[in-house]
Amino acid sequence: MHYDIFCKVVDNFGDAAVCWRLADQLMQEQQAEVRLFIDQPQALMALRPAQFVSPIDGAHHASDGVGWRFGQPGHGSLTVHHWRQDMAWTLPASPCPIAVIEAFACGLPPSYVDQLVDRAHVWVVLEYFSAEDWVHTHHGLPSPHPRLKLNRYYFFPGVRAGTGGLLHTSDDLIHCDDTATRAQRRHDFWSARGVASVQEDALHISLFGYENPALPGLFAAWTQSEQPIHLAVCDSPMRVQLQTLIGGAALRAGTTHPCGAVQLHVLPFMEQPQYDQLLQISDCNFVRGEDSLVRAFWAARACVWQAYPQEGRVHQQKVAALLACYAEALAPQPRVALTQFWQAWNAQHAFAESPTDVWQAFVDVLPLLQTHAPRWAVQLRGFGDLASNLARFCAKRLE
Ligand code: TRH
Repeated sequence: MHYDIFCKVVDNFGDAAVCWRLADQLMQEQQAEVRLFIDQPQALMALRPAQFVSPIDGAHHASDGVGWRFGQPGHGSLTVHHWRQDMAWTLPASPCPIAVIEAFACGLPPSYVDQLVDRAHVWVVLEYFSAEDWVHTHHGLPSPHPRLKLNRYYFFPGVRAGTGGLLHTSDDLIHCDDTATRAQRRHDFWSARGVASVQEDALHISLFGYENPALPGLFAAWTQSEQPIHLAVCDSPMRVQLQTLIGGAALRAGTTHPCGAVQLHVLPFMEQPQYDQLLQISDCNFVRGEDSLVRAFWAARACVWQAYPQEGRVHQQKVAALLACYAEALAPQPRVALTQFWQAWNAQHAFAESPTDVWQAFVDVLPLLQTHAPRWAVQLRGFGDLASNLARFCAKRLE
């Protein structure tokens, strides 16, 4: 099967990250011939600078916008194209059927769609992740094209049976390092970044998020914490927020700032595999959006999710829906502490209750959350991986 994946970057990195992982996995594990069309290939260059080394300028001149080639035709290959408005669209010459993946309902070029009519194909709209109840009943449903004799099928990632599952390759292990191994990996991670000694009795937190009015209260609580905190601040609007909070000192990548009980380390935007390492060596990962959340699940450490803020507080329904699944197997005390903390983190205003108390309640149940995290990851793996589920789904529609 040939795959054409279409991706428009709405914001940030999540759209590009998901499409890249899917394209790469279809090439590597399904030995498929894949074309990925993306309107902002720069996002891939930030996420995977080692793979996207060549200048994208070439993509502006080539008629098909091809900027990068991976793999070998016949054994799995992938070309990444700069999707421009003025592109001349042609379907792949080979007679094999095409699976068209329209990521996040980004809309396909009409002249491309017209050509599908005469070719064996399946057209799938890959939706955003959600744990909401309605997802598994809508997963896989067809929707007729308004003009042509074509169907589009909706494919939903999810954390329940009957959904498309989540992206993970066969190499994405569920990380369950013992304490000594994690300490060694922590040491290696930080010494590679010029931090010679890390306090092992500190609580290791990674922080990646959108601007959040709850951050000032939480950071103040952290600075007064009894346990030392090693805070790894990722490149995101939260770094800018913290800069203001600590009095305007430039939080440049690679610098360290002592703030009461907190040792604050500023990280640059890292390659995806390095970010994965950070997730695996931390005690608690503050993640955001879609892709970093999924990576935090496979890192199998406690996590706090900040959903992509949406109009009408839709994102809070998404948080509640995920909590209902994620916390289902927890005892009442950790479930309440986790729920209160995640909700406060997504409330879009400062903590309504004392951030020190809400945080302390969360820290008190952290050991239980650490035990829970790998079990949750194993449960998710039971639903298969999204790329294989999608490949099966497409093959079935083409039978
Ligand atoms: O970048 P995001 O905010 O993307 C979001 C979400 O996907 C959201 O659902 C969507 O609606 C919106 O975009 C338009 O968050 P996300 O999904 O976690 O993607 C971040 C990616 O960046 C993820 O692949 C991890 C990666 N990353 C690095 O590679 N290096 C880094 O240093 C960091 C901090 C992240």
